[in-house]
Amino acid sequence: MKLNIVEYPDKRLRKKSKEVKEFDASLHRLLDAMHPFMLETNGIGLAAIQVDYPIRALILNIPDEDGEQPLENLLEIINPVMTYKSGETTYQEGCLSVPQFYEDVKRFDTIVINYQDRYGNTKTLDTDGLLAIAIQHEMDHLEGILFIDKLSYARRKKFEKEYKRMQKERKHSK
Ligand code: Y12
Ligand code: CO
Repeated sequence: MKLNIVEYPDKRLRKKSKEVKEFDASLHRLLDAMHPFMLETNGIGLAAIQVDYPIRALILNIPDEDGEQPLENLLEIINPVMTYKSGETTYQEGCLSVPQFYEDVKRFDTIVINYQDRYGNTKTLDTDGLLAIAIQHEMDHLEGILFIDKLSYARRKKFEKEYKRMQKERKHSK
């Protein structure tokens, strides 16, 4: 299954993703393709909508202390719902759909989510740190929200200018 990243400002990123109702082979094929794709592109988190599948599915593979992303750390999260949030933390985020841009974003420090795994089993996850940040980032994708939407007006304007310039440079280098 060949996947391609959808990049900002593509309007497909603004769609609200649909609930997953069938936990079937086609969902498993997509999840199985998303993981190597994310690793090849140096990602730690990827929502299905970023590869043009607007369904409420996301994967995360947070690097361990050696910078490795072992398969046993892979999290597949379907239909997540946040049931608890507390504290505040700031982290410099990046997104495969907004290449070459990193910016500080404020998030909840600790969260609890209910979600389903690839078989439809219900799970609960209580977490903090980078995993909690990345989950919030990916859950925003399900609502059509990008981390750049959370920047101040001035920072967003600067981003739009820089991003347009970078896109032009990338076009010319191809
Ligand atoms: C904190 C950190 C990350 C997240 C959400 C998940 N974001 C990512 O996985 C971002 C990956 C990323 C990878 C890049 O490398 C390549 O594309 C090869 C990258 O670099 C470039 O675009 C040149 C940028 C981002 C949430 C919170
Ligand atoms: Co993202």
